[in-house]
Amino acid sequence: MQLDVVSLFPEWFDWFSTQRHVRNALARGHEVRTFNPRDWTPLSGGQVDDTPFGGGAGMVLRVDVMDQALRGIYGQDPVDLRTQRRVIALTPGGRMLDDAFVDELAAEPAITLLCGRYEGFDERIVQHFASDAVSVGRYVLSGGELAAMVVMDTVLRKQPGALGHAESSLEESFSRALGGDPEYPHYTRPAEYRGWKVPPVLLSGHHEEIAGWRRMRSHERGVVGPTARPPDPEITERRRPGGPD
Ligand code: 6GU
Repeated sequence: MQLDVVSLFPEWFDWFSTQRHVRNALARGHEVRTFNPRDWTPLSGGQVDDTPFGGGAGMVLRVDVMDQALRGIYGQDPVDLRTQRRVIALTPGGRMLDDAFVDELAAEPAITLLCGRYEGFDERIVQHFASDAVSVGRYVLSGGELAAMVVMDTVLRKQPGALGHAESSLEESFSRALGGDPEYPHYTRPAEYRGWKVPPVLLSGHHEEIAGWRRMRSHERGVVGPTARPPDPEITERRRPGGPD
């Protein structure tokens, strides 16, 4: 897969590309390239953004700059580009990334990730140059870069050989193998620590019982959900300033 990132902060991705599973993916022929739209801006002083029409705070990435950048990178009109490869605008209002969507993206031969900064993109970039708008959660990041890294991380770790073990990504949280449920809890040595015991079934050596136990725990987490764990009143109370201790 060829993963291209268009960002005003391409150097942010240098660190990301040192991660093991990313290096593994690159060693297996996958490619990550970064591009700075500033290198193609037709405006003076390296200008890439502008104040929003209608007023308001922040700056907006200009559509003419993105047009020139994509033309410069791909040598064609970006309006046509998005029919040939996935061009994803990262924006908080986009389609929410989930495991099924990651599977869909992981099967693509080529993806371009467009990172907005400041208040984001001129909407015409999303409308005319992007094939998809993607969000990584219902909160606002200061720019699309961290969201792009989320997409890159999730997509690259699905590539064969990116992880140490072929199975590692099959039975993980939210996968089809787990019926879309979160992953079961894991334990390692020591088998007992400060009186906290590992569930005995995991030490039993009975593979079917272990598999059954894991499916049950996984399903429980899927039904109840990770956020459904109520705050422990004792912990909350102890944390409050002026509370006991
Ligand atoms: Cl894709 N971009 C920004 N700026 N904030 C986000 C996001 C994307 N997804 C969630 N929050």
